[in-house]
Amino acid sequence: MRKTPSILAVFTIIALSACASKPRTPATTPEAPPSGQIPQAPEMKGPFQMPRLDYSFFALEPHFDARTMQIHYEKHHAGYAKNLNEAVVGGPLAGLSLEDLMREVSRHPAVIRNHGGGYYNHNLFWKNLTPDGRGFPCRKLAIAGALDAAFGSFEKFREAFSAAAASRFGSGWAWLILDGEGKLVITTTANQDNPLMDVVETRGTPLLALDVWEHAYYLHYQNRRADYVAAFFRVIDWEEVERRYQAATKARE
Ligand code: MN3
Repeated sequence: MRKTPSILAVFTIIALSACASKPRTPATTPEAPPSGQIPQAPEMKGPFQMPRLDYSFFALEPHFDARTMQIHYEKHHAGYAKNLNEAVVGGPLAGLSLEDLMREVSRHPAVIRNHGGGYYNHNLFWKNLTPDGRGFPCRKLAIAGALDAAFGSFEKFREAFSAAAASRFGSGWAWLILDGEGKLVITTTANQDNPLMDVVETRGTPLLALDVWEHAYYLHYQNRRADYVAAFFRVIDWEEVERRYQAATKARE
């Protein structure tokens, strides 16, 4: 069992690193397929295809282990995608976009909420991750200043987001969203709900998503959700959060 780096060590690394990308650590898992190989996206019968990952299953080690990544992508996510496709193909919901399905999810069968939500949420989750994470957004990004303005500092944002992720009871997600008033807000949802849905209390445009289902971390972290959340902060792609922040801000104008 690999040791999780202590919080102190993590923040020493953060403090010492500039905006340059960190060097990638080669994968050493014995059962690993060749390192650096991006997995094939499982094929779907229907409009909602699996996204191709931008990295291999090993690329996020030691923070997210390859076996968990593989099961999570090929079994859990692909399962949601398959069930979503089966629910829409040849039926009255065929042709609707994923975002439209989410926005009026209360009018649709539960399979759209559960599996459509699962499909959407994981699409975003994988895009939010990178092997080149620095642990914080570079100062040149607008999101860095926006997080300071909304939460006091990046550190305070990290603490508040981590606390929200820790306190979501059972399975669910933690989110950073841009709400209808253009404010950055931290929220959580149960199961596969997300902030686009008309069934959740706090709605907005998702910028950053963290899966806190046990299937996301149990193999490596067992019950230690807090360690998993700390590891998540090592692999966040802040450039992607920035892109989503800019698009969401523009969409409000
Ligand atoms: Mn999941």
